[in-house]
Amino acid sequence: MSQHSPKAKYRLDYTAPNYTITDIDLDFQLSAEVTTVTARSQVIRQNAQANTLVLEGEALTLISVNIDEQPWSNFEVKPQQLWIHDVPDNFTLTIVNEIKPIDNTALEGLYVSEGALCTQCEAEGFRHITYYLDRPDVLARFRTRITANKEKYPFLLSNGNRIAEGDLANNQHWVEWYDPFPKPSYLFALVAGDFDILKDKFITRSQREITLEIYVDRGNLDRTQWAMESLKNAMRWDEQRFNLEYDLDIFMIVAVDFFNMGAMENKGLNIFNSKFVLAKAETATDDDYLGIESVIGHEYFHNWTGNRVTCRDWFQLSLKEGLTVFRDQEFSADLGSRAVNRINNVKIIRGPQFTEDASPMSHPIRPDQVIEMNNFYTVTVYEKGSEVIRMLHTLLGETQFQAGMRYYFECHDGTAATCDDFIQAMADASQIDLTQFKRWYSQSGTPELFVTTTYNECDQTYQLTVKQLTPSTVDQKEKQPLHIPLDIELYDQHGQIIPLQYQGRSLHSVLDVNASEQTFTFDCVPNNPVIALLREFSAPVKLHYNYSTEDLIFLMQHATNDFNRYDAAQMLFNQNIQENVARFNMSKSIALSEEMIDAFRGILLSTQLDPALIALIVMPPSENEIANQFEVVNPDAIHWARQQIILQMANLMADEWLAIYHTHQTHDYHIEHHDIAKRALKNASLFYIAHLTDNQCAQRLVKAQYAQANNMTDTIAALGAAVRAQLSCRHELMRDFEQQWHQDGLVMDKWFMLQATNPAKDALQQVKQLLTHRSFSLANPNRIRSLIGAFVSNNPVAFHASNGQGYHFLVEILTELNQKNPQVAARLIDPLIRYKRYDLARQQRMKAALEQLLTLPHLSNDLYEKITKALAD
Ligand code: 7MF
Ligand code: ZN
Repeated sequence: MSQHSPKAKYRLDYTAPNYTITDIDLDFQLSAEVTTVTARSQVIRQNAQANTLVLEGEALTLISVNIDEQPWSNFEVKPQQLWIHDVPDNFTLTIVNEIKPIDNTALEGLYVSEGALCTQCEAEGFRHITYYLDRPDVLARFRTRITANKEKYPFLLSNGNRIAEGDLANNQHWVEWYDPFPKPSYLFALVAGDFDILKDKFITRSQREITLEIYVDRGNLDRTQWAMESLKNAMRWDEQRFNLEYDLDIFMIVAVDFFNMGAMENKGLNIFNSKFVLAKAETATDDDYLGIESVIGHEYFHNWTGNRVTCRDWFQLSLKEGLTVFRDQEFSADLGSRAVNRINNVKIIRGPQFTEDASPMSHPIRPDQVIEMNNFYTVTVYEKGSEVIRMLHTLLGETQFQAGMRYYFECHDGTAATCDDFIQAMADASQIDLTQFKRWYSQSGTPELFVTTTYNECDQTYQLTVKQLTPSTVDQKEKQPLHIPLDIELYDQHGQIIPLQYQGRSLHSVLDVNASEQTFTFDCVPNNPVIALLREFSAPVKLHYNYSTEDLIFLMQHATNDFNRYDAAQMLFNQNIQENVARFNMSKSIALSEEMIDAFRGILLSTQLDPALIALIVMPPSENEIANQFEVVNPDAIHWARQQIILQMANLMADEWLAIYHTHQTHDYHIEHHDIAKRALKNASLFYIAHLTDNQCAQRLVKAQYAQANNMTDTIAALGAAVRAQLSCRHELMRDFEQQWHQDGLVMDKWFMLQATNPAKDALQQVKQLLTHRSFSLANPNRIRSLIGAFVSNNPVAFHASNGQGYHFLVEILTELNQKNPQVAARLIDPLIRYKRYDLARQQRMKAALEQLLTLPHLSNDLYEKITKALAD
């Protein structure tokens, strides 16, 4: 048994703080071994009944407590709190404490990354730095003075503007920063180290000059240009599309190698995982470049959605995250291909998000109860949260939506707000009733839409009946009907759009589905139409409609919405995969219809479509996306069916793949949509070519591309194709890559990921051996994710091997990471808590693994919450 049972906190238990802090002066005497923190806060009583000030603090050594500059002894040090009794109404509180950055392997609070000191405070990391009112509804102005050794730490950074600096004896120096915008403690940041800096400036719309600085480890300056371009694009875009201008005189980004997540929006001083800053053609793929653009955008956009308006409490996380993801998605869509971006967003919803919503961790985008907040930085809060904002955008339209945003800032700038506040601002500004829509914030689970249609030739009407049902989830049995925007279009047999109308009134293409069952009627429909449903994925739901193969092929050709074309192809794949999974269970061989191949051939050879879109359409859904369609998941059958379809498509369209491969070569490397699209389609073709029965041809082209590539996109595409298709040349290519890049962790992550997702029988053996590889380290979260994370999440056949070895391996890793880095450990465990989705034999082994983990000494809250939820299910 676990020694402790941490208690859940409930959203509805929120109470305003008894005290607030208006200003804080922080003084850091920095060193990696021991850092002394002096925090001088102006405290004001808010609740007349209170007389004990309760501050949060973890792993701190308290030195002294003063009130109004006098020693104060009337306090108690509790396990994770400091209680200061009988305090005045209004006072200056000075706390001195020590911390040990070098011992901080959890990477939360102040820690060491490759010799630099840096912080991560969201959600509750500030309490690892000093005792404080570490909650997002306490907003203070921060002044930060940092003193450190000048040789080891020539750059000393914090939030806001640099206001003073100086040299001291013994090689020490100091810098003082002041951030005039009141902020919660989670937005505090400090960085100290030696860096190369890329400097630039941005002139805002109102002609203010902003200093831009990107700090990277020495030697990496040649990988910073794209991040700077992206930052300037983000600043310009936010002015143009959202009317939002930057507010400080300086904006800094620091890239660090040791970081638990993607990046952090600390006011004026964003800290990034180096993966989302560093890029040059030789080391980064097109996807890496686009990922950098989107994460730089995301963190920059938080300056308004997150920082200027922050969250009242952590249950409101989606207020800033859902909205900021929506904003970064729109940024990427406006700068690049809208269709490609939309499809990639939908793949995350249909893959990881639907999976999470059907798991023991299912929760609404605004959770109701939390044990460990770090466990709720989820695809549900972020990606489904963004889909909810997107539905609002669909319901209101861009103009009303922007009016709502303006009103939201008018009402809540400089405050800590709630999701209800946001919806209210949107409803008030647009005069649209969002009462039922708000259920999206409180209801978990994936809604399913069951659609049937009938055409009446006599009166030329077309009827659409929609039933909605959200299956119960672990956290919530009863479900209510949601307000679902369902965007549709009708086509005649030539692919012409049939306008939606009823009794002389033309109808909007977005239907308001809001009851358990309802029927929509359209008239003047001259013949039985083909219907495109859920255009642009207008709601995060599972759609059931009995499309014929013929209809799907028709939609692949004629749907006006690019997402619909892709979606029709996905449905075609899914139909075939389901049939073939059934055939696998009867030990029959693969069966594919010729018309399906013809449809894909038509798409592949289309000269009208964006090659990037074609590349997405011709790829079957991932094994995880497919798994979400089954009640009981059989990883072997799914893998087999998907693999067989790939082999069939490769060989039956061999000439076309080869032709496309040769006509889509690029020469110089440019990050520009047209070139990215060409490479995407060329490399999709290479993937299929690698699967040709003509193995010599496959090896020749894969090896040639690997040898001739002048950019990482093409290198990784060749290497990936060799591994996926198990070409014998893969050994030699993988060895070559390792020798060239073993000193570069970010590049090696790609190699580790290929090893981890290798569809070979001995994948687990390989992964285990790679734990001792010269480029691997269990201390670096990026390495952990690329090797172990990729194995457990993206190699379902190997992880779920029926002997249970995959589960054993994960138990071993989690045993080690539980204390070292609880956040990373808790993310790795996800595939194990979903045992209910598998057959009984696997369920038993998975449960046994969870039970074993529950007995770990010092089990973290992070793992405890997930394991207990899973076992209670
Ligand atoms: C794009 O949200 C989308 C999501 C929290 C840390 C970054 O800005 C953030 C931080 C986690 C998970 C995903 C993201 C972030 C975090 C993220 C990054 C870029 N406030 Br945890
Ligand atoms: Zn964010």
